[in-house]
This record gives sequence, structure tokens and C-alpha cells, in this order.
Amino acid sequence: MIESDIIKTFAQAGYQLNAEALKALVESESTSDIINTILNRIDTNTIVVSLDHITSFNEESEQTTSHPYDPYTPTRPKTEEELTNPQYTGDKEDDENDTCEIDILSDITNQSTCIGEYEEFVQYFRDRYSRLSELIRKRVDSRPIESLKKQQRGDDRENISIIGMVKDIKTTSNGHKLIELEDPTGTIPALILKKDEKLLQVASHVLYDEVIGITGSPARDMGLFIARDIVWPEIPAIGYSLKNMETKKPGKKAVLISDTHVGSNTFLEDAWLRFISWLRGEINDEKTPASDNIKYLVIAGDLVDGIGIYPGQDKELLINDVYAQYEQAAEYLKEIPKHINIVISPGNHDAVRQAEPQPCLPDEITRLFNKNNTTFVGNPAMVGLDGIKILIYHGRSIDDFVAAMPNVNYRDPTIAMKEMLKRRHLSPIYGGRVLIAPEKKDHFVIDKIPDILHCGHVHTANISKYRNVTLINSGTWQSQTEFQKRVNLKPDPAIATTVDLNTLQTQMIKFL
Ligand code: D5M
Ligand code: FE
Ligand code: ZN
Repeated sequence: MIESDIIKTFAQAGYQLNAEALKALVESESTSDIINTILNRIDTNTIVVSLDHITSFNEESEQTTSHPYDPYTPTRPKTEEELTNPQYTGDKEDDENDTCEIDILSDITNQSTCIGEYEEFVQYFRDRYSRLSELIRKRVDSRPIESLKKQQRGDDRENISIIGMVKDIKTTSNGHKLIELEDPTGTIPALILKKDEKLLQVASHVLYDEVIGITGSPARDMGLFIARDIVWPEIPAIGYSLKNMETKKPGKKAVLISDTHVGSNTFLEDAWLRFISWLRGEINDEKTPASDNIKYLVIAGDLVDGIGIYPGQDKELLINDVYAQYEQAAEYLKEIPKHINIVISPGNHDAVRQAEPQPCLPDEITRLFNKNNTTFVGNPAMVGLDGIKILIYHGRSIDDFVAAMPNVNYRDPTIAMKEMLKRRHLSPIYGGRVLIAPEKKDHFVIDKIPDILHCGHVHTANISKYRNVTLINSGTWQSQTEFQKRVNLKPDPAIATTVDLNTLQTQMIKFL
């Protein structure tokens, strides 16, 4: 594109382009496609597009981000049959030797480094800060907190951004709000004035231990920062063309389920067996869609009810041996046609460490399952199914989001899931219900943007979308437990959610 067209394109989209950025775009002979992609990527709060916006786009599309800018290509090596016969599409009808077609894109399994020492927490939070602050830096130009003490020449003291981890949140006696931010150079309280009702409302969403950016100005005595705006790491705004998806024909599907709780006396076996019959193609009523194009089954944790998970659980168990519970689960899953590849991620009822991230189930359990079509991953884990990235997270942090945020509830768990994406973090609150293991790397940071975020845990089901990411909480296969009766939690049981891996169309099918 020629220079004048580039300027015009950016202006029409509502952005100014600085000289450096313009030079770079002209010199790299950017096509209109590249420019449109950059435009769609820029945060809508941006006014002047600088070189940073362009280079960060290039870096991101090379290294980290995903769909739709660098559509992920399955990394599974081709089978011999595929190599010798390029037309081979795989006839999977009950083929015992079928290879597993699941790409594990990120997973803690065999990567755990922690032993739980204090120093490790320091390192864990350092990693969280550095990775999330990097993402925020793509949205705002920030300065180290320490540097606020010294006024520099040419300083625009009215318009400074800082990025830090939230150490404290307080309301002053006058009704102002104080958010204490910490970065590696220092800490500063940021003040949100009571009269700034809009910002006060935004600030009510700030959580302890998360990393945010605050724009504002240092107060004269330098001990305080007056906030004008708050930013989160965020995922790119929607705006790119969905044409590719729209023109695609329906294809193979994945079924997403969660929280089966096999072994509990509230496990809904009848509905479950109907579900299995459906997967086997044995249900042919008009209401239920056909299952012949199902290629994957993804289970997002709490496969079994476990033992000793909560006080008095023994009274609610049908199978009171955890090993026997997994044997039963494996028996059920063996009835599923072999051409369906099963992915199992653990939850807080499963027999792995409670601290998250959780590795996959141990060998003595996984060997009970059909190894040809079952893949075990940790929690969280990102898997690629036919080029679609699914971030699987059991969702224990939803309990912490509900407790901390006024807008989040159990009725619609996808609200909490949106908050995860906005923060690029699955479990920001430390010291709540989620026991965080201090790994060297913060495995909850959402580096790669998934196509689908799949959670369970809260036993309520819903589907929604946030900035082109499909959010699915797939509910449970357990009816209301005694505990849930006491807290009035009404579960959505016996639902299978299907996702078309070509069009990303979703559907909930009820088996009760
Ligand atoms: O959790 C299912 C849901 O119920 C989840 O939102 C937590 C909540 N729950 C379940 N048991 C308890 C107890 N004992 N205390 C507090 N909250 C609870 P699940 O992981 O399936 O048990
Ligand atoms: Fe559960
Ligand atoms: Zn759970």
C-alpha cells in the first residue's frame, strides 16, 4: 500500500499514525491485509499508533498469539498411512490402532518445579508480574513506580501510566478508594476519587494480586497517585472478519462435558448411559441430533467424586474406594466408540495434588483406561483439536471470582470466565479457594488466546462469547448434593455441549 493510502486507512479507522510507524509500514511494503490485521488488533483506546503497536503485533503473531492471526496448525506427525497416501482422511470406525490426534499445546504435566518454599512464591509472582505487565505494556506506555519520585525534564506529569500487582484495596473514611500497586521498583497507593463515579465502578472490579495498569498523575507530595483510568491485559477486541468461519461447512465435532462425579450417589447413571448410547449412534429420535460426526470428547475435571474431599462425603458415596471409582469411569468410557478421542483433565475431586496447576492423573489410574483413544492432561491445559485451541480449566477459581466480584454469580459461570480472559489469567486471587502451587512459571497466565475456554466445577452450564473466544461451562452429571441444597446451588445436570470444529457452532444436548 502506498503512503497516502496507509494514512487514509488509519484515519478512517479513527487512529493517527506517528512518523516512525508510517515509515515502517511503507518500508515493509505492508499489504492491506496486514494493515487491516493491525487495525483490528489495536486497542480501541489507542489514539496515536506508534512503532510499538506494529512491532508488538509482529512479535505476537510470530510467538504467542493464536487464532485468527496465526491459525494454529496441528503438530501431530502424520501417520505412515497419511504419508504414503495423501488422500487418506482416516477411516476411524472402531480401529483399535487409531492414533490419537490431540496436540497438547501447554500442560504442567512433568513440568512441575515446585516444592513449596517461600522463595518459590517470590519467583512465581515475579513471573506473573513480568508476563502480565508485558501484555499491558502493549496497551499503555508505562513507567517504573520508583521513577515517579523524580520529576524529569519534559515530563508529562498529567498523563503517566504505571503497571503493578494489586497489594491492597481500601476505602478511605471519605469514600475514596485506594489501590496499592507494586512493581519491582516500589509501591504506591493509587487514589480513585469518590466523585469519579465511573472509575469507582471500574475499580470495584479490581482484585487482589492481579496485575493492572493505572493511568493518572502523581500527587504533588509524590506519595500518592491520582488515578484516571484502569486497564487490564485484555484480549484483542473483536473486529476482524469472521468470514472464514462463516463460509466453512460443518465439520467434525467435539463434545465437552465436565464433573461426572462417578462414584457419588447423586451421579446420574441413567442419563449418562443415554449419553453413551447416543455417542454409539443408538439413539435415533427426532429431538436428538446425530452423533456420527463426533470426533472428540473433552472432560474438564471431577471425573470421579473421590474420597475425603469434604466432611461427611462418605455418606454420599455409592463407591467408597477411589480406585474402584476410576475403574467404573474407565468401564463407562470403554463403551464409547474408539474413533472418538477422549481428553481427560482433572479437577478438585480427582486423585492428583489439590494445588493448582494439577498434573494429569497418575499411571496407576490412567492404565485403567483405553490407551488408544484416551489422552490425560493436567489442569489447566491447552489442547489443539483439528486446529482449534481449547483451553481446559476445571474452574475452581470461579468460586473466588464469585466471592470477590459483585457482577459474577454461579447462575452464569461464563461471566467469571470472561473476567479470566480480560485478565489473561485463570486464577488471579491468591489465598482463596484455589491452592496455588508456586511453580517457576505461572501456568495460569493465558499467553496464547484460545478459540474455546472450557470450564466446569460450578455445576451450572452456559455458553457465551467474549471477543471471539467461545466460553463454555459444561455443567455436571451429578444431581443436587446435600451441600448444594444448603447453599441453594441449582445444578444443570446431564448436558453435553457439542462444538463444530469448523464453524465453532455450539449446541447443548440434554440427556435427562
Ligand atoms: O464443586 C461444585 C460446586 O459446589 C462449586 O461451586 C463449589 C461448591 N462446593 C461444593 N462443595 C463445597 C463445600 N464443601 N464448601 C463450599 N463449596 C462447595 P465440586 O468441586 O464439584 O465439589
Ligand atoms: Fe464438580
Ligand atoms: Zn470441582
